[in-house]
Amino acid sequence: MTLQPGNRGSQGALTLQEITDQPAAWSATLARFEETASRVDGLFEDRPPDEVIFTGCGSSYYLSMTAASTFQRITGLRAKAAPASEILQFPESVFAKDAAHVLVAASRSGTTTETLRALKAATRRRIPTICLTCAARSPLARQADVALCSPAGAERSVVMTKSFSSLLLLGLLLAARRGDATAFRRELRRLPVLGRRVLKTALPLMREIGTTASRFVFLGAGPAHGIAWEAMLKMTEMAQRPAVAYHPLEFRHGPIALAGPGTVAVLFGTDAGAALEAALARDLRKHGAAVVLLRDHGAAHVEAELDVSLGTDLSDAARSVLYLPFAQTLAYWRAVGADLDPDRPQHLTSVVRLR
Ligand code: F1P
Repeated sequence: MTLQPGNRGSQGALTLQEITDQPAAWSATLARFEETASRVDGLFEDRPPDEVIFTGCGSSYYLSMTAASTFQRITGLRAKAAPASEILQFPESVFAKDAAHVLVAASRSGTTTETLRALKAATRRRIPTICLTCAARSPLARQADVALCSPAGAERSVVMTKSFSSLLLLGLLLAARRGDATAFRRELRRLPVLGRRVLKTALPLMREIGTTASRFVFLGAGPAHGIAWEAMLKMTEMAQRPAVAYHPLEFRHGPIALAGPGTVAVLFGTDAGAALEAALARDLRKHGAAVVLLRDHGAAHVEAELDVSLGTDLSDAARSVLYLPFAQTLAYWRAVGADLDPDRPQHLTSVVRLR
């Protein structure tokens, strides 16, 4: 794929490269998971958990949302996501008394303080731990009972793009494995090929939308909810634009006051909510927002400035991974449009370490 970095030559070149490298990283992640997957089975079978807690910070928390929602749907086991800081500050609100848990901690670096402390807190409670990381030799990988790694997801950029989708893929593969879900696993294996196709669409399309809008709203239900939060974070980190994330139907309950000219609302469509989401798109446009609708099939007409049909026949959960290149390139182009360098986000470091 020909890369078109921003106006100042190298502006955002690193981030853009990592965005476009994602399908290759997913292929490597799929292959590597198969080598280590059997190790998670013992951990679940020794003491079957009542609930699986997915955790992380920032992007790694948002991918945990999508992973937890999918894990529960695929395996039938109770699962939820909590930020690592909540485990430290309100452990009893996260871990129900007398319940057996498994903790799944996600971290690109494997060194984020809160995530490491959350893992240690779980270990002290004799909760078995799994980590999802790009850093196989990190403290998190060493301290977890089982480390599921995606070295191919590792990045040089501060903002997470390739690492997010690769760690999310590990979480979804874990769900497929524990749910013995052959069809879902088959869907996940299709992602690298589909991802290449999606990138070809997303890069030029999001450039058209992304360079001028002043406010962004990201809406996603079920597995797409974590994607909406990640889209909000990408826009905040790279482009420093006001951005919010909500469940689609929640948006009418107050936040719709934000919808107006200059607002772009991106709806990460689900099959499960298609009709309700179409009605919401209509209302958003009525209030003057520009609507970008991403969905799988565009058979039913929906009023939107941009209606992208992916045509993959994937389930909502597997397709959520393919929404990421749209969110990432939208933030990338908005940053470039504001003459910001996506490779150098203001005030951010790639790892947060607390003293
Ligand atoms: C998580 C994280 C990133 C965020 C920032 C600081 O890191 O919060 O999501 O973009 O750069 O770190 P990690 O635990 O996944 O390494």
